Amino acid sequence: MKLYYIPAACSLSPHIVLNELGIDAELVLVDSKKQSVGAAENFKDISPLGYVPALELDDGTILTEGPAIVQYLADLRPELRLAPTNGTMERYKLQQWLSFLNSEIHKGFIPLLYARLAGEYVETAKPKLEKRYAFMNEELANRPYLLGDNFTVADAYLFALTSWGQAPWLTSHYRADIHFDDLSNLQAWYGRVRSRPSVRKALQAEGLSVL
Ligand SMILES: N[C@@H](CCC(=O)N[C@@H](CS)C(=O)NCC(=O)O)C(=O)O
Repeated sequence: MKLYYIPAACSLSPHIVLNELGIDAELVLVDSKKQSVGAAENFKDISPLGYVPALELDDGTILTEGPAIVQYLADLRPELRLAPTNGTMERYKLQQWLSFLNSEIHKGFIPLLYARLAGEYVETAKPKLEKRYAFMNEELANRPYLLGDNFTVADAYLFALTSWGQAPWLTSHYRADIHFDDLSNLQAWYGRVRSRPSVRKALQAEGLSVL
């Protein structure tokens, strides 16, 4: 199995999940500027729109879109409960979170990440994202992880996204001016997730500081 990734990008989410599963996938670094993954290979042959994450299975199947990838991975080892059982209400709740993270948080970051290009739009985008942070802070008031007592793939995804504003290790263009220092539940959640061995291993492998 191969995971195509850009350090600190949203591909950190399936990277963490692979570590949770104990799957030693080949990590393929994508040069996002050149859209290449090595001399011979054009990344657009793998991911037509040129974005990570992309997962290549041993039979050559390519899976893109983060929420689909992490669910596929979680279902490889259901006993680890990284995703609730298919067909249950809990599974739809997971999908609710993954949709929320994908559309409301992940894409909510875009104007902040590209602040210089986006100009004025940051002024409207940032308060929206802050409102969604406050919502998640409330949601985490009475449970350690997004879905309850168990860490799931939704936590891996949220960790990758919130790191763009919170992590001290970011020096790349994945840095946004949004923090949650005053949101204690979200802070505590972030600390819990960050101390997981799977997360520390992924950060180290992507060349990001784990201090
Ligand atoms: N719809 C995709 C979007 C993935 C996406 O936005 N990937 C970003 C990194 S977080 C990317 O590869 N951008 C290209 C680049 O940074 O050059 C998904 O949800 O997986």
